[in-house]
Amino acid sequence: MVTRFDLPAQFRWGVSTAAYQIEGAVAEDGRGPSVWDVFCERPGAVKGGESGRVACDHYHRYGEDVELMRELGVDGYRFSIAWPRIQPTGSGPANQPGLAFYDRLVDRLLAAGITPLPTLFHWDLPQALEETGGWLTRDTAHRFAEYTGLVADRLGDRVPAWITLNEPIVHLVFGYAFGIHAPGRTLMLDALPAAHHQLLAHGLAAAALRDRGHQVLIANNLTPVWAASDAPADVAAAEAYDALHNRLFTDPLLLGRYPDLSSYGLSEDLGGCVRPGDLELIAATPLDGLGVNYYNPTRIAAPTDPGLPFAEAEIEGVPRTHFGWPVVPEGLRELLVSLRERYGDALPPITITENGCSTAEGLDDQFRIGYLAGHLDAVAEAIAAGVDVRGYFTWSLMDNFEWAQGYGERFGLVEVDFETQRRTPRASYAWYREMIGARRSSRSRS
Ligand code: IFM
Repeated sequence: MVTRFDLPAQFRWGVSTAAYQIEGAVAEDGRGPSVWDVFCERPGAVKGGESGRVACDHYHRYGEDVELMRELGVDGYRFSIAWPRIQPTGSGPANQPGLAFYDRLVDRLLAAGITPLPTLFHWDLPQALEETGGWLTRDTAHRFAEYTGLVADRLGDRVPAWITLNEPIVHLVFGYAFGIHAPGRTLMLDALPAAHHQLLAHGLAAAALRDRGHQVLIANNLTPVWAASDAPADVAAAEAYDALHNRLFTDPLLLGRYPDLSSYGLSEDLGGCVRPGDLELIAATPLDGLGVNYYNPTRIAAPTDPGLPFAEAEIEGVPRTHFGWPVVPEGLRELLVSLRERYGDALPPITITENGCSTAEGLDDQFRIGYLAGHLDAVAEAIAAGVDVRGYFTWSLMDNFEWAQGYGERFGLVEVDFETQRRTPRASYAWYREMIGARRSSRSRS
């Protein structure tokens, strides 16, 4: 039997966070408003009317947070850069105090022996760009490439690899189709240009990074899709869901084409927004790594309502997180193996860039330990089955602002008391440290 104790000695261990979820200090040092600052003001948009205004106050407490990571023993830290700190209105020269914050963070990480792995866009678009159309306009992709250049020029002497986008599918569906995340648009299938323009942004930014000698990754939210039954209508619905959720943001990068979205009534040019040369540009800079964010499989049945070609069905008989998400560690093995089968040699090395669970408040988190152990076993099994997985970054270092759910879902290895900002490591923090320590000693033996 293969388990997490069989993970290769050179396997990289990390933790993940994102700017708007932890930084706070939303009006400090020239930061401009983001779509999330504005969305959180909408009555009813976020549970309890909460926002990332203060969050974990990481902007001021980053030193303490890096120290927690140093003690944890991680190799890498995946964080995101807030575009509105660098370009408060989404274009023009860099806001130097904003860049200086990430300069300090990167230096502190390196001094602690931790490799920085920044994500350039984790959903906090400058509000000024939303007002000119956000990701529905092509120009936003060009603005993103300009912003990428500014950040890479400042941090690139110390940052070897970059993640361009975080979970573009979630941003598309929640932010532009259903309106449950910022910017709160409810365009349903008319949101599709926001998919293409995010991919275009990736392509342009990837070229800018590669020109500077950097490595490029993307972090996609991926899920194994299970048809609710063998009935042809359920199987067809599962294929339609897979095309949208998994393939839309991976096929163009690895295969240079969009998946078949005809079940959505969409043509190959996604309703006209794909211009000649775009797909070539999107795939032109080969990925150095695919970031996989995995939380659970998805069970899909034939549609019950007109509008979408699928309906989500319950996964029964498994534990659930506080969020209500099904816990299925073997789904991660299945996903990784299926990526290898689907993309073959076009698949770059994989890093798990997010995986974790939310629990209720409190420090007794045997549930999280079980979750992490099960998913790490699944990663080890996938590697044994021939998938090249290089590292695992758990979501998240600490409790933080969980978007539309506010502060009620606690994903942290470290508990945060949002009244006092006191950080208290949970049992899973000690467990993860021991896990890393055990693999590290095998690294020094090998
Ligand atoms: O908190 C989010 C993160 O921002 C993106 N991936 C999923 C996490 C849990 O919902």
